Amino acid sequence: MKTCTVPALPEPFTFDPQQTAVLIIDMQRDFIEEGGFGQSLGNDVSLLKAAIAPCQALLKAARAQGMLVIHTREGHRADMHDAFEAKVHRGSPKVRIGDAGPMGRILIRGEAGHDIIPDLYPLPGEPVIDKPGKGSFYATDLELILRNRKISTLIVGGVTTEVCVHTTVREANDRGFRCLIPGDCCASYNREFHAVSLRMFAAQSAIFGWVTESHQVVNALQH
Ligand code: TIU
Repeated sequence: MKTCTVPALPEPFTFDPQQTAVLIIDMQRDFIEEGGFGQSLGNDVSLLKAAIAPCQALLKAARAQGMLVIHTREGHRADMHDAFEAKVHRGSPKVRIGDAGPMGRILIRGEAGHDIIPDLYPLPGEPVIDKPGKGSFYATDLELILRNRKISTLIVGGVTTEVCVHTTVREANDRGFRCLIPGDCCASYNREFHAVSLRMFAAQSAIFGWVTESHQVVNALQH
């Protein structure tokens, strides 16, 4: 297939879909639905729903082109041996990681709340990366999977913009991957942080990546 060029900040961005993966970060019930980790931290989880439809459109276009699609989930082993004390005991949330909530134990693998929301559920065969941290490369096999598939470019969406999306894009950038971020595929509990995070990606001649919108990527993939 041909290369695609999309309007983006700070400049148009060209990518080869065969060397590009779509990476959807942590679209889990624990962050997006009521009663999960996100709400336990005092957040308005409704703001995150804005990213669902754009991610659906991006995934549909990427899958139609046979692109590699990868999903991540933040969470921990049931025995929590992979959860730092410093993370579990941070702050004064209503319920902590590992505590029982309405969707099962908070941020624990295998629990209902830890899983990806039904609207964005992975298709069979799409890698799902379980990560203990905010970044998707830390203590995971993501980089190995990307190198094996000769992936050089990532299209990154998910939640939250300033936390797991930013950390992942920074990690990817330091490993030599180019990142394109459709801003509407990302969301935050904090509108200001979302907006500034997008500006930070593209500042200083794309210091971390290029920022666009989902319809631009979909349009480029379809033509
Ligand atoms: N709290 C918050 O904004 N985010 C997280 O804890 N994890 C992710 O961003 N996935």
